[in-house]
Formats: sequence, structure tokens, C-alpha cells
Amino acid sequence: MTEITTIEGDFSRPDGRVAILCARFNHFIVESLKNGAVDTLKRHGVRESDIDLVWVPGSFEMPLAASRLAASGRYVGIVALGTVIRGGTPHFEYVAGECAKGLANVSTQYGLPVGFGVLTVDTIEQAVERAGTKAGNKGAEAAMVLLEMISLIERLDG
Ligand code: INI
Repeated sequence: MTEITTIEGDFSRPDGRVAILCARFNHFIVESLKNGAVDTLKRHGVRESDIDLVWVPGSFEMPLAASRLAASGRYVGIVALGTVIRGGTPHFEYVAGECAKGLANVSTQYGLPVGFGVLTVDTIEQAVERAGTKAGNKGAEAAMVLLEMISLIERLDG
């Protein structure tokens, strides 16, 4: 009987630089997501000197900046952090949709892992809950996912 080969990533220190891409809109939430992501990367051995922090005005602008970061070839992965809060108009759908779709496109187009830590919530309270309070820190979670995906991609390529 043949054995099943399992291939999966772990959370070991990546061999290269990581970009944290942050949207300034709803800054007080994104700052907490960023702190969670930095803390997670450092706890897994990533040096501060191997982290670049890039700010864009809003989540809508993230895909373009991410594509430039990916095209530079300088990074093994990107953590994308933003907060889109639903208002009374359809604006939310456009910003959140384009952000998610654009980041997914960058990831597949460049073959570069992107940790998606963009909150899409109905209320500020839901955002606070996911930025280091009772529902954890989605920035930290996105950084963990990034580490696992960087490791997995290395193994798939190797
Ligand atoms: N950008 C966000 O990151 N979050 C939001 O909640 C948000 N809302 O609600 O408007 C938002 N809008 C700005 C948008 O990302 C662009 O910066 C803007 O439209 C200029 O291109």
C-alpha cells in the first residue's frame, strides 16, 4: 500500500523580508492590528530589520501598493491590515470587495503569500473586538497565516 504524502507549512522564521501593509483609515483599530502582527512575527523569530511597514490612505489603495511590493521581489510575503466599517451607503461593499479581490489577485498573480487581515465589520464595536480584545487580534492571525503560507510555498517549490 502506498503512503500518503502530507505537505503543510509550519511557523518557522521565514528566509527573507516581510512587508506589513496598513490602511490608515480607522487608524486606531489598524494600529492594534499592526501591533498584533509585529508581535507575532517577532515571536516567531522575524527581526525588526526584516520588516517593512507601509501605509496607504485606505483599504481601497492596498491592492496597488501590494502589487508594487510584490513586483519588487524584495519580500517573501505581505501582511495586509485594514478596517472597513459598514456605513449607511453601499460604499462599504465597493471598498471591502475591491480590497479583498485586489489582494487575492496580487497573491495569485505574483505567487506571493498575502495574509488577509482586513476587518470587514458592521460596527466599530465589532472592529474593537477583533483588534486585540474579546475576539482576538486579526492582525496577529493574519501574520500567523502568512508564516504558514510562506513555509508551505517553500516546500511546494522545493
Ligand atoms: N477605507 C477603509 O479602509 N475603511 C473604511 O471603512 C472606509 N470607508 O468606510 O469609507 C474606507 N474608505 C476610503 C477608501 O479606502 C479610499 O481611501 C478612498 O475611497 C479614496 O480612494
